[in-house]
Amino acid sequence: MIREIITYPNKLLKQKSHDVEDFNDELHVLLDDMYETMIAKNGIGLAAIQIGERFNVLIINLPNEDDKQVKEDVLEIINPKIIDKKGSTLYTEGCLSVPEYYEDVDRAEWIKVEYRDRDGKLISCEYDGLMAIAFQHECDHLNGELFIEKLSYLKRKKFEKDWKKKLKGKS
Ligand code: Y12
Ligand code: CO
Repeated sequence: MIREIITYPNKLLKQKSHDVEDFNDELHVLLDDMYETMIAKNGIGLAAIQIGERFNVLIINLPNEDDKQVKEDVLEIINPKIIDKKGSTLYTEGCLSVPEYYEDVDRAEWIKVEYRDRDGKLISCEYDGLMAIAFQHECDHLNGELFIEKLSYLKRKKFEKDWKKKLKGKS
């Protein structure tokens, strides 16, 4: 089922999520709903809190070499932990909870992570490139943080001004 995506400045996005304990049908339905919702909105990553579910659950589905997003490539990431990180890289990020806004964000270039899959199996992995960026962006959601909180003071001020104007225009 396609679910509604919560957008900034909804306070739910500031809530911290908690670990999944039961890897049951309820979790599988949540993962399936997240995938359907993300694809319907042209996203490449989504955290459960963005559809109002406070669980440490996220999905990432990067386009392949042919620039196609295929379901077989989706990463379902439950209870993630970033164990180590190195380097730094700048990338222009976007977020389905902050539609039509893109800005450069500095993140670690390489990360070592641990998480569980939908059956509760422990996965240990290392990522770099776009996957490392997406992983960090989505993990921030689980801690109640959005990428706009990483902007400089001036960029954040301009964002808030433009966003208020945009919201006023819609009402
Ligand atoms: C690199 C940086 C950030 C991420 C996190 C995942 N971000 C997204 O999936 C963003 C998707 C997005 C898609 C949009 O396109 C449409 O809605 C058609 C978009 O544009 C508008 O809202 C108009 C904004 C964001 C992963 C990797
Ligand atoms: Co996001």
